[in-house]
Order: sequence, then structure tokens, then C-alpha cells
Amino acid sequence: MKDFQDKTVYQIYTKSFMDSNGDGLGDIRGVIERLDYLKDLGVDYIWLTPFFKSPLNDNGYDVSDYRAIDPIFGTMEDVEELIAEADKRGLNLMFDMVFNHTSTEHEWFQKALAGDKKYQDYYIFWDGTPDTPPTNWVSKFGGSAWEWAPQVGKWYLHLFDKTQADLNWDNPQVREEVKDILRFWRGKGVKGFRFDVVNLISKPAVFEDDDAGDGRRFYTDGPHVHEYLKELTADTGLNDLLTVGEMSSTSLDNCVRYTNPEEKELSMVFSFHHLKVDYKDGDKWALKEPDLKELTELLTTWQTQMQESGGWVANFWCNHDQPRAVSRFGSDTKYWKESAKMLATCAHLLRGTPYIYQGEEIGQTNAGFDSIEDYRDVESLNYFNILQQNGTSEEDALEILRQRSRDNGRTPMQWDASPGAGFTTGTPWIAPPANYKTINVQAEIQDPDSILNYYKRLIALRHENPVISRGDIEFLYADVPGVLAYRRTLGDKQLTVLNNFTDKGISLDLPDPAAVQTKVLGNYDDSAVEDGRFTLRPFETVVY
Ligand code: TEU
Repeated sequence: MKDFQDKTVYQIYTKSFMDSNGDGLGDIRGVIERLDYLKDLGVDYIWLTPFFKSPLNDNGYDVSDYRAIDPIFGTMEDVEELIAEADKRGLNLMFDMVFNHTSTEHEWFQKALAGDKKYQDYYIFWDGTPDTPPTNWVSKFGGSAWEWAPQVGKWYLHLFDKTQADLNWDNPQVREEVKDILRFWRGKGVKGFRFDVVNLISKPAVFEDDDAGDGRRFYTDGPHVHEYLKELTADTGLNDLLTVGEMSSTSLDNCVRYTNPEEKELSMVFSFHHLKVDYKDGDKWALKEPDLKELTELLTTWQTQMQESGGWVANFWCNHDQPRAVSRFGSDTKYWKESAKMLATCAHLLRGTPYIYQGEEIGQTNAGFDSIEDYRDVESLNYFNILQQNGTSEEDALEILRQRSRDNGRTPMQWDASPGAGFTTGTPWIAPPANYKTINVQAEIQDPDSILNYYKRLIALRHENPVISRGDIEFLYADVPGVLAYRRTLGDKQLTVLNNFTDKGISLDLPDPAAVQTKVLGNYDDSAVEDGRFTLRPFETVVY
């Protein structure tokens, strides 16, 4: 397996990145227009969220044809041009493959509904009566994970929206279909794939009620998942492509197996435990301040054990399903710039491959919507109702969405201060936060101290210093609350990274003075060393 340790990946949420034709929706030609920006930023790989044919109930994660482009995003010619233009600039494209489920509008599902037994076996249909679903499993978007299909008198499983029917990976024909799709895109010059919720593809042999939970323990990291991933990689020659699996509610042990090169499964994984430290009792829809102790402990454990077992992670704070990290773990007011730079440094210098989510590099914040009318996401709209049905007031439900909605990460890329934020000349499908007038690419390009220019240095640093891409990691100051500090070592090269996750100053004993002689990067001008002690200022990050 090829490794991708010295690479940086940039994620584009296609619908919100750049609109080339004024219809208010981001599109492929818009991405082409901004390739020079990404080249200048210095990233190596670009992951685009799905733009395949889709009814767009889940913004493209409900695919109805994996080999066709949805007209709102453009045409096959546009995609081919994008691949060629990226290639010219030495940029590699990664496509987002959603193979746990298809849209119910997919031809396979339509044939299944029409009674075709071959295609019924592509999905998870269950005989029964319309009054009782086969199990009590809960959909990730709320409600039952089963939907009754009156056309065939059967239930079908959908772990997400009812228009996203789960595929039956135990059927070898399904696996062959998936491989063919991968070969198709590979043949067009795609250099990597992100696999959506790929650790949910293997369902248990027996379907039973979950008395202790929502069902996830039966299908998460399921019985044949490793076998199926090995088969996929071997049969489509994915070994030299960058592959990243999105792992929902996964375990460390499984992530080692997914990514240890000897297993020949995937290059790296996303896991989400560190992004649940502000869930009250594990509930995304119950608010709590981030538990910094839990956060630093989780990162420390995962980093250390992945290193010991030869696994490899994708490091990230943001994506299209998450609120903006600067609003969540940093400060989107007083220490906006400092905290955005600190979070970036922390993630980019850990052991693993860093991912930047569009707008993160300019410090984009949560949406700050006041009205339910502003929201678009199916999950947010469902939970707005569910919360109120369970007794939460409308006002509180809105406050929960303001902090938790996936739409916080889906507002348009803020290119400039013009109406439409430079994203569109029309009406954006979702509004940008009011701060686009000051937080935007155009403003930051000109400011040498901007978050954007800081990101450029950080990305370049990885290319220049193998200690960042290949060094070992050990953690420092583990007992100091609010601090995540670590040392990277490769041969005689050492890098010491100190991060303050709080808005208070923190005083530390000086570590090995030799290790802190040369400052490489930081978000405060002067030095943090005073009278033999470090004082880490609010959200300070410093790299020696
Ligand atoms: O997300 C998987 C997933 O389980 C979560 O990120 C989910 O949205 C969240 O935890 C619910 O609280 C992937 C995609 O990234 C997401 O956009 C899709 O909606 C989902 O799969 C279905 O394809």
C-alpha cells in the first residue's frame, strides 16, 4: 500500500463551494474556476462531496446513478475537464463514494419495487406486516430504520433517510457492481476515494431488536466488513490510490485493521469520538460545553495506539456534517484568529494526514441562523420536530440547531464581501453568515497575519519536514487541563508543539530547554518563555 503521510487533503462541499452560473448552487465549473486558489494554498488532494445523479434529499448522499452527473452540478464533460485541469496543476482528485446505500430512485431499487427478485436481493428487504417493523433499530436521521414498501409488501432497511435504502453487501453481485463503478472513475483519472460510512456495510446474519440501544452495535464494524474491504482493494487495484473510510461509531481496534498497510484495506480513516465531547450523555441533540479533558485524552489514546499498531488516521475538526470548529472549540469572537490558528496547528502536526474543510482556512464560523426557515438539512429539520415532540421549546430547539446543525458547515464559501459572498451572483441556496463581509478570502489574501496565510505556511511545512509526516509522536503535559502538547521525533530532528485550548493563560514548567530554542511557528509574535517558565496565552499555539 502506498502511503500518503506527507499529503494534505482539502474537502469541497460541492453545493457550497463556487457557483459558476448564477443559480445559487455550487457546481463543477465553479470548482474549476477555483483550482488556482487551491494550488496556491498548497494542498495535494481535493475531495469533492457527491455530485452524481441524485434527488438530493441528502444533498447527493442519495445517489441514483453513480456514473452520471447531476445536472445541478454540471455534465460529464465538466467533470472530465475538472480532472484534466487539476492534473495540469499537480492536484489529485478524490471522489466520494456512497456505497452503504443508494437512493430509492436508483434503477436497482426501482426494479426491486417492480418485483424483480434479482434486484430485491441487492437490498435488505424483510417480509412482514405493515404494523410492526422487523426490528426496533433507529435511523441516524431519526425515526425507524425500516420503511414499508406496499408495492412488494415488504420492509426495507435504511440506516439514514427513508429514501436511502441500504445495499446488501452479502450479495456478491452488489460487490461486483461497486467494483465496476470504482474502475469506471479510476479509468477517468480519479486519484482517490472517500468511502461514506463504509464500516456500516456488513449487516449481521440475524436481525434482532436492540434492547440496549438503537441497533448500531449489530451493524457497526459488522461481521464481514474487513473481508469486503480487502476484496474491494485487491480487485480494483486501490493500493496506490488514496482511500479514506468514514467510520461511524467505530473502535480503535477496527481502525487499526482498516489502515495497517499489511491488511491492504484503506489508506486512512475518519473517526468521530473526538467530535462527541460536547454531546451530553452521548446525545448530539443535548448541549454541553466541550469536555477538554475528554478531548485531549481521546486524541492522546488514539494517536498513541495507532502508532503502536501501525495504523494511520485522517486528522480533522471540520467537515460538511460538523459545526465549525472555531465556533465550537475555539472562539468566534475575541480570539477568533488565535483559536483558528491553534486548531489548525494542532491537527496538522499530529501523526496522520490532515484534512481542511472549505472555509476552515479562513476561519469560517457557524451560520448563526435565527429562523427554522434558514435551515436546509434533512437531519436538522427532522430533529427540530423530534425535539419539540419530546417537550423541548421551539426557542431551545433553535438554540440546539444553532450549535449542532450540519448546516453550520454548509453555508457558502466566503470568497469576498459582495452580495452572495462571491460564491454566487444569484441567491445562494443557503445563506452565508453575516460575517462574510469581513471573513473572506479576498480580505485574508492581503493580510500577512491572516488565518489563510498561516495555513499556507502550515501546509508547506509538512512538505519540507519529514518529521511532521513521518515522525513518532509522544505526548507532553498530559496532566495540565486544557493543554494538548506533543513532541514529534525523526532521527535527530524534533518538533515540540504546545496548544492551549482555553481562553486563559496557562503557565508551564519549561520542558527540555534545548527543545525550545528555535521557534518554527506560532500565533503570537513574541516568545512565550519568561523567567524559566512558559506562559501559554489564550488559545496560543507554538511550535519549536
Ligand atoms: O455521514 C455519516 C454519519 O453518520 C454522520 O456524519 C451523520 O450525519 C451524523 O452523525 C448524524 O448526527 C455520512 C455523510 O458524511 C453524510 O453527509 C450523509 O448524510 C450520511 O453519511 C449518509 O450518506
